[in-house]
This record gives sequence, C-alpha cells and structure tokens, in this order.
Amino acid sequence: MTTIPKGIYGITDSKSGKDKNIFQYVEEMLQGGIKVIQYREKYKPMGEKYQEALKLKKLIDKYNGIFIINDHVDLALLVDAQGVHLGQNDLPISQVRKLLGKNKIIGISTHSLEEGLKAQEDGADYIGVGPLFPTKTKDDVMDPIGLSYLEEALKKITIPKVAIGGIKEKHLELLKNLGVENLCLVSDIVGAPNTLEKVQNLIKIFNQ
Ligand code: TZP
Ligand code: MG
Repeated sequence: MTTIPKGIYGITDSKSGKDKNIFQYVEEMLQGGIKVIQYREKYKPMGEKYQEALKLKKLIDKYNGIFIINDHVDLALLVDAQGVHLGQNDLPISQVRKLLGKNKIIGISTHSLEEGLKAQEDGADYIGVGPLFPTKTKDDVMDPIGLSYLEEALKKITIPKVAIGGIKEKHLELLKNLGVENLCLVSDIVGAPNTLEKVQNLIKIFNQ
C-alpha cells in the first residue's frame, strides 16, 4: 500500500489563483515544502487538462513530490500520476483499484464517520475530511460539517485523514492540537500574494 506523507496537501485552483501561472505557483508550493499536489481544474477542457497535467508531472517529479489527479482515472493513468482523488459519486474504489493497481494512491472525500469507515474498508489510501468550515472554493460544496466528524475520524480511522474546507492559517494551531497530521488549504495558499512565503510560513506554524 502506498500513501501520502504527513503535512500540507496542495491543490491547484484557477479561481483562487486568478492571474497566477499554475506552473509557477505549483513550483513555489514544492519549494516551500509541500509534498503532495492534487490537480483539480474543474472547468478546463480535457485536452488542456492533459497538457497541463503532463507538464506538472515532470515538475513534481523534479521535487520527488506526489501527484494526484482529481476525478479523472484515465488522466491519472495517461500522465503516470501517483494517484487519483475521488468524490462520493464517482466510480467505486474497488473498480478504480482494478484500473490503477495496488501501487497507486486512491483518496476519497468523506463527510461522515460512516463514509470514512466505508472508504477505509473499500481500500482507500487516504480520506479527505470536510468541509470543516465555510468555503467558496468548491462550487457544489455542502454545508460545513464542523469538527466532530474530524475528531471521531482521528480516533477511529487509521489511514491518513486530510482535513479540508475553509482552513486558513489562523486554524492551524487548533487543528494541530486536535491531532491533525494532514491538512489542505486551497484559497489561503493559491490566493496568497506570495505562494512561497505563505507555504513556508504555514509549514513553520504547523511544525512548531
Ligand atoms: N473539497 C472540500 S472543501 C474543498 C474541496 C476541494 C475546497 C477547499 O478550499 P479552501 O479554499 O481551502 O476552502
Ligand atoms: Mg470529484
């Protein structure tokens, strides 16, 4: 089984990035110390996603990072990404595993302890836990679930649990104290004026 290292999990997002260049800000995320990058570009044509993902894979390889593709198992295979991130309404983990094999990473978003335990049983390598707080980054996002599922998941689920949704720098202390080891901030990182400084600062806070 392969899985993700502890720390901050990065996700691309053109909405938060505005006029930032995706290759530039992903490189700054990697330079700052982020080890996992998820390619999540909901509104680009598939051909463009393929070209961008191919280039990002080369860049992420240079930093020995882990590249995860949101939604598209075919794209993950074509660019030889390390894994895929699924939603609750995507293809079942068991079937995706048949396509990707045991050495690739399969992550899935979960919103309740029931979903989290099922994901673990189905063979997920990690779960997303959220949205913890209100967020505008995800268009079809559900209401925040708060912290109780996260706290239960930290006790009862053994695979890595990536806290996500509305997380800002100010929440790091609280999440760290709860025992969170993996967390994802999208707009706080991709929307920051200086990505590199932002990531360095977040990692410093999270590690101290
Ligand atoms: N899945 C659940 S919430 C979310 C995703 C992709 C968006 C998180 O973005 P932000 O900007 O950190 O709230
Ligand atoms: Mg999805």
